[in-house]
Amino acid sequence: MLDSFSKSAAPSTQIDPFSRDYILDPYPYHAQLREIGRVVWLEKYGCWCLPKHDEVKASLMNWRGFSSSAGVGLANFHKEKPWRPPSVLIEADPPEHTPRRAVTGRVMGAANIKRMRPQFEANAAAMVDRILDAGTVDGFADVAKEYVLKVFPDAVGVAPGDRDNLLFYGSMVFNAFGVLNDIFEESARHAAPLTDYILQACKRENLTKDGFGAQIYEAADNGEVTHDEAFMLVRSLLSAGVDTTIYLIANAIWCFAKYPQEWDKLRADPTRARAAVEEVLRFESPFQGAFRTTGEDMEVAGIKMGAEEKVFIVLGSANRDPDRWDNPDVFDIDRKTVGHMAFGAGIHGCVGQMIARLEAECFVQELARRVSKIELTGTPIHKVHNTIRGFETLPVRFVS
Ligand code: OVM
Repeated sequence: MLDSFSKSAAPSTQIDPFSRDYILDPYPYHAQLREIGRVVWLEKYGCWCLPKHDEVKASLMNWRGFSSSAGVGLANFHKEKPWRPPSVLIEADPPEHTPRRAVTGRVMGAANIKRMRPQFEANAAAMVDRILDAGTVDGFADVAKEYVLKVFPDAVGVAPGDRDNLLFYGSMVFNAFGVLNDIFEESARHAAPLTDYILQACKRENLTKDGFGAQIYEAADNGEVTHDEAFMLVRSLLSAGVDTTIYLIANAIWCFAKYPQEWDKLRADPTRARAAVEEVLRFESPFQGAFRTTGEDMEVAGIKMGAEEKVFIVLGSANRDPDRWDNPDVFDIDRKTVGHMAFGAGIHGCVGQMIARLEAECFVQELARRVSKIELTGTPIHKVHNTIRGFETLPVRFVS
């Protein structure tokens, strides 16, 4: 239990990271949070928040002190019933987490995924054929979404069907990594009826024989995980791997439309696409943050936290922390981006990060080879979402 003295000694704020205002432009709020303290009490939710790079990183590296098995949203699974059967990956701690992560990490690892590159490149080229000099297109719906919904579910081995369902489902899951507010409820209204589609898609008999999904079931045949766990791990891939990469690619389009001098730098050497994507990840992190639960009483930056308390880890703020980055609000593809927190860190660091990078790299590189200018042709509209940063509409023109 946290005594009232230490709580009142802690810096606290009424800032609400899950309000419309914050969501539409989080950066001024991040700056305020970082000014208020390294550990900040969020009065509205009765939880902590960590906005500084050092503490974000340290907490992610400390899975015992900052546990995931009580859920990575505000809801504490020790006290509240989870809104869906918890993920066996992101909502688990060692030792249960360890073999599941080992299997998923191997399947999604660099060595196993590199065979996908020719398909990703071919799909990127076909996409650029379609959008080049085609007038205004939606960089979110027509471009990023189309591309990712083709290449990623194909790689997992999902049958053809209405893949938009995956996006609605992912949006609901990621909203729940914030708070169960009206924004979550709205996404759940769209997605809850699609849950059956998702669960069917995860079944072995509905997956292709040669995708990542099938490989996870093969690991279950070998006894590395159970078959039930394999099913849940495929659910994790489909929950986590769609929205994030779509928003990443749309954010990349936006960054290069907004900062044409950076686009010219990349066009001069398109092989730098992979590095440029890292700066997009830092500058406009698609996944802005999630929660942990304190495992025991502890002290962070001189502030005492009790056991069983929720902590919001603000990845997007760590990535703009001026104590970690020179001119953090400048988008610069030449920057040394190593150490950004867009994929998290530690044992729960994004298991799909290599394939996310590959998808984005193939697309951005093809664009850099063939598109001289990306022009905004209307006002982009940000998606209102608890933990994902990106666009709902992004009107752009790709000029050869
Ligand atoms: C999962 C899952 C879902 C969404 C995101 C995520 C960022 C994991 O079901 O395991 O990691």
